Amino acid sequence: MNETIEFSATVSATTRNGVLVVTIDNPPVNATSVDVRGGLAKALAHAETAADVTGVVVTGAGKTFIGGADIKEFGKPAMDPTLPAVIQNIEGLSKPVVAALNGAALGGGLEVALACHSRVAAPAAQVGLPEVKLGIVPGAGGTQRLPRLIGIPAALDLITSGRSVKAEEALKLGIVDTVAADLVEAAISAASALAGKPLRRTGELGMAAADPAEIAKTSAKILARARGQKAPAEAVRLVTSSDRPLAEGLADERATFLALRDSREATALRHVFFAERESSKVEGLEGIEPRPVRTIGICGLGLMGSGIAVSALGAGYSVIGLDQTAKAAEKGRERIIGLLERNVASGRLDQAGFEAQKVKLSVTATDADLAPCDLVVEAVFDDLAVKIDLFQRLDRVIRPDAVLATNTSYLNPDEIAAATAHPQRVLGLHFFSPAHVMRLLEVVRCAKTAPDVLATGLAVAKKLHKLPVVTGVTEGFIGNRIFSAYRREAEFLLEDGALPHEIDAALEDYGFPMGLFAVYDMAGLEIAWARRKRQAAARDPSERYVEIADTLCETGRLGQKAGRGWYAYLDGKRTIDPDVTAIIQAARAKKGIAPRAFTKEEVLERLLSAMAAEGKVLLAEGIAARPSDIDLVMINGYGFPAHKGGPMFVNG
Ligand code: 3H9
Repeated sequence: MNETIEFSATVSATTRNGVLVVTIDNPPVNATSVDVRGGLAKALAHAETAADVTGVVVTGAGKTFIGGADIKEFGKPAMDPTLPAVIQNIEGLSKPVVAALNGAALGGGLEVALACHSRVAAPAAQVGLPEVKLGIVPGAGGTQRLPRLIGIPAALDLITSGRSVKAEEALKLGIVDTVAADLVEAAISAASALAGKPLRRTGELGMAAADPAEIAKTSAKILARARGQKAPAEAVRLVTSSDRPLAEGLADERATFLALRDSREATALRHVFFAERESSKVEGLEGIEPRPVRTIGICGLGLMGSGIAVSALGAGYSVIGLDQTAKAAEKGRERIIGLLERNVASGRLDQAGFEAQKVKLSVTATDADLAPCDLVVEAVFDDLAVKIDLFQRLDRVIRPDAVLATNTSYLNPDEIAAATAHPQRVLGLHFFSPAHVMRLLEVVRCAKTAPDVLATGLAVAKKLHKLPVVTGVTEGFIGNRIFSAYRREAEFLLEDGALPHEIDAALEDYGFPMGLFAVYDMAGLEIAWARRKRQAAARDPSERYVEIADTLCETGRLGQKAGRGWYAYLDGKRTIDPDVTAIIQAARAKKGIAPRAFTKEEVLERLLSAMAAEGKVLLAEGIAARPSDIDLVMINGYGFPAHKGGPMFVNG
């Protein structure tokens, strides 16, 4: 063991067995900030010239190897040494450099590792090039070195999806050479073994042969999925052309990276990245400990309840499901098991995991069986009396410190809480359907919700791998309030002259996976119709109200299941229906509206402005804490394209 050498504030090293063990310590994720890059450059220069150094190991302090380039530095003037220059030094060093991947090696982190002459991973490590998720391409050799190491098809998959893989898969793919629990020792041994031998430089490897037809097919699929986003398309171009001189490929990659980095798309996706980390920082919760939760009760085992159960079982919770009768409870159990089996079939869950989750599930029709629960989520029929009755029954059987959550979409959870013995333990957990798939979870802070109860909701959401966004109480919470404003504006557009397919085309071109009216048809029009009928008496008669949707429903056009809605479904295929056009024209004529033509840009302008205007009202009312929370809700719950940043970002 030798003394520690400080190469910079974040990079230091000790020499062990003649190997310079360089540690990057730049919390929270060891991003390659200018200080890290400078420190690494100095460490490499030292290793090259120091006679007592035969090799180098690079590792990270804490639980990350290197989380990538410092995203906070993007948009600021680049400072030397650049990451590609440091990486070039690593690959070109005359002594072996071994990467010891102690945790996540992402983006620039993996690019550092790829330039090393060997890679050893701890079992908990993961590697990936997630740059496309930030609207960019890898900018420090990833698109050129990864294909040389693992072939074009596998590199294409990883780089264009941005997904990261665990150590075992990285080993199988050939990204790492060894997985070792005694990581640094194994890396030191590897460096010593390589000393004095010819080094395997990734950039010098020949490209493995691949089937051009297969690559063309995969590329076409990726481009179709990208829906016009630039980064995946550029990634495809760079990876599929990587069979050319390294220097040429690197220069192209760098120029592409720099151009994309400053694009609107990348700025939007960076906004989303930071918004996701910001959303769980909630005023008034600093230092508040969540209540421990091990067992979750779920009331109502329909589609929503079953989805919540699958999500909870997947996160390691024990689940007790309650339904009205033993038969209904058993049916719920079967539905949950069916969903778990689907996870097994798709490879998301292995057999051992399936068995373990099955053991943690029980169902009942007896309230008292929920006594062991630390949290109970209700997902019963959205009716105030039903929910109040249930919560009052639960009050009698669960511990006074257990948390009660309602999954209501439109009811006022304050009214539900007020009817219970301990309103401070009540909050809303508004899951989106299907609950085991959708990432968004609106966490509703009710008037009396205790801070540690809210903290519990957030902690459980995180454990469920959901994206929690805190909302105050209002009809429809953040998401459905904005959605209502958006829908209202779309219906105004219909009366003013646009047709459903024109509005849908504008939305799909913008990046929504499906237009609004197509979504309506898929979901069915009857629930919203029933709500409109309930609200009819309370509606302000001076407010503009569009009757077209009601007319459709009255004529049995209830959506795709009925074979017709906003569109006709001939042989299941969505087609424009002249009858709908006639209904719209009649509605315009009845109000004496002279229709005008709208461009796609005008349609979008009206819809996006309506969303942003409603968002501003939610902020003013204190329902949403920050504009970026609203963006997250619309992106993760309503199909707003992430690469546009969300309605508040667009109109900010
Ligand atoms: C890149 O590498 C480009 C290169 O190809 C080319 C260069 C020339 N920078 O997620 P967490 C912050 S592009 C700055 O909650 P976890 C984050 O904001 C980069 N900050 O932790 C948060 O701050 P705060 C490619 C970053 O343990 C804190 O760290 N890399 C960065 O759940 C904790 O974050 C990526 O896209 C960053 N790169 O997960 C990886 N990363 O506490 C992005 C994080 O103030 N990062 N922060 O809110 C991740 O996926 C996860 O953060 C990671 C840790 C898995 C690493």
